Amino acid sequence: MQIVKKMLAGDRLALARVISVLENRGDALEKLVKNLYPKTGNAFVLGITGPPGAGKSTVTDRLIARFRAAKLKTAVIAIDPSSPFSGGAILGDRIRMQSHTGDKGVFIRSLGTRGRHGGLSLSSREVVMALDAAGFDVIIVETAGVGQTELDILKLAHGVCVVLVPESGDGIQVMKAGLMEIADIFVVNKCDRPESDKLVRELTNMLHMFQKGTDWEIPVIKTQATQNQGIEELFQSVLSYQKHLKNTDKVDKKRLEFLREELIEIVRNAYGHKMNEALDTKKGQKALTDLFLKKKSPYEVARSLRLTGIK
Ligand SMILES: Nc1nc2c(ncn2[C@@H]2O[C@H](COP(=O)(O)OP(=O)(O)OP(=O)(O)O)[C@@H](O)[C@H]2O)c(=O)[nH]1
Ligand SMILES: [Mg+2]
Repeated sequence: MQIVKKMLAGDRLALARVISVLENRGDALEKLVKNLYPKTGNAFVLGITGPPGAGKSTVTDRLIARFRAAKLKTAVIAIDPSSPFSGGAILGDRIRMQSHTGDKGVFIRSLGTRGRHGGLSLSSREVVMALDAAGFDVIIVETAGVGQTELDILKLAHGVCVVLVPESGDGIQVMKAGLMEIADIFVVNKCDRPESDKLVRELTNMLHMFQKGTDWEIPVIKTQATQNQGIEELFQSVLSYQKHLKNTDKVDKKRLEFLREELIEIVRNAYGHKMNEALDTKKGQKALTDLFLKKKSPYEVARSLRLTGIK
């Protein structure tokens, strides 16, 4: 494919167009993925999550600078579940990464999600695939909030950094929110605030109890992203984690896990799509009416649609 060739040669416009096709689920989608997939496998994908306003974008912006200093090409996908925008819209305030414009080794894109057909996590996965193929060494995926969608999206990251601030609650709340399970690195940002030491202590204690017997000790890193403080430690932790993955057999395990997820998502999406189409046919309408009138149960209707409406 011409566009993939151009993208692989470093054409940013081609990359942006490829991403648009992936986002909008255009006709060329399957062919595009077929061409991109063999070129992937080099990038390290870092998820950054945490409550709204914790400083994820500020941390990301500082990390980009550090990765660039290490000559690593860095891409960022900012997932914005509340935004109707897609197609590379930079969301004003929410993205604090403008300082890298003009640097060809940096690519930043936001993905809006409202009104999207067929799953955000699948298109995010495919955008990651495109960026990986395009030669980015590091791909950062920023997701706001800690809802299920956001957690699902992190299933495409090799490592996850959870950014917290003292206001986001105490250690117990962090554990209840399921963040202990997804974090590979904790960041306590806004450490210019006095209460941050307390949160660092609680998290550290919690981790001592929680991660006995695991082979990666989850670090808790204090940052003041606005002042670039703690970013070097964070960068070093990311590198250590990357090394840790390489030294164990976890990289391949994760890759297999991600591929499995992807297959399930592809089938689930296709199935849902076909079911929708089936419901728009005369037969589907009749089935829906039967269900409404309680002539049939939901399982009976689903089965009849599955048998007749889906090949
Ligand atoms: N005091 C202080 N403020 C900070 C620090 N880091 C970020 N901020 C501020 O916190 C606000 C939110 O920062 P963002 O980086 O946009 O936070 P975010 O987590 O990406 O926010 P969303 O993407 O909207 O969820 C901004 O006003 C930042 O300037 C810090 O270390 N100390
Ligand atoms: Mg942000």
